[in-house]
Amino acid sequence: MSSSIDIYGMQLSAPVRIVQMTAQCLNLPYTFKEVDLLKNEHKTEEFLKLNPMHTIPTVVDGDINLAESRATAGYLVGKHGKDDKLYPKDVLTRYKVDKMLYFDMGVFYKAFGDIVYPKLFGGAAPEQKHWDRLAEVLGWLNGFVAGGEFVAGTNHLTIADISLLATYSTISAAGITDLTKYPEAEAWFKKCADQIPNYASANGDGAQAFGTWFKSK
Ligand SMILES: N[C@@H](CCC(=O)N[C@@H](CS)C(=O)NCC(=O)O)C(=O)O
Repeated sequence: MSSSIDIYGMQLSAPVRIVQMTAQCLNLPYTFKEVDLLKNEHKTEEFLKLNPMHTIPTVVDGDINLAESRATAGYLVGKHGKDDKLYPKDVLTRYKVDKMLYFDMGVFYKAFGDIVYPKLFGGAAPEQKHWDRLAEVLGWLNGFVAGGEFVAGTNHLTIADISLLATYSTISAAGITDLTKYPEAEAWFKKCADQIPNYASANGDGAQAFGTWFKSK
């Protein structure tokens, strides 16, 4: 494989790590271009030309600029995958993968963000309803993967697992809740992490860095 992509972002960002893990699973080489949000590097004229939404990850693949991590992951599988295993084309399976990708963005990551963002960026402390919501959502995830399932019901890893893993590992590293209450999710997390090449550099180290940063606040 001769192609390579550029991933703009920082390791603290869970969405950035979705794209990194996907590239690792595809054996797709990438160059990491640091964009430090804390230094406002995502608001430079140069970066806004790549992605006017000023979000990371932003990916440059040849002459295509990509944003939105989960859509980017799907694109990369279609463009660079030797098969469709990570993002199956079968209509029902794809629905299940998409469902979990939307669940991750709109529900799981949201529940996590509502807990951690106030401490990191200012704002009212999370209320009991936010903690209850996180527990409810983690309970759902625990059920989705019960019995050794991958999250979209496949017998192999998909980008739905990768996406949820980025969020889950960040929650785990931040230590915001006791994950031993969700043993099926814990087992799924370990199983998936073991299947991602270079897991530490693609996700684990960044999740840990997030945890250290969060705990320092
Ligand atoms: N849904 C987007 C979220 C991307 C996102 O909001 N990333 C954050 C960092 S985790 C960011 O770029 N924030 C800076 C900004 O929105 O200006 C994705 O998954 O790519």
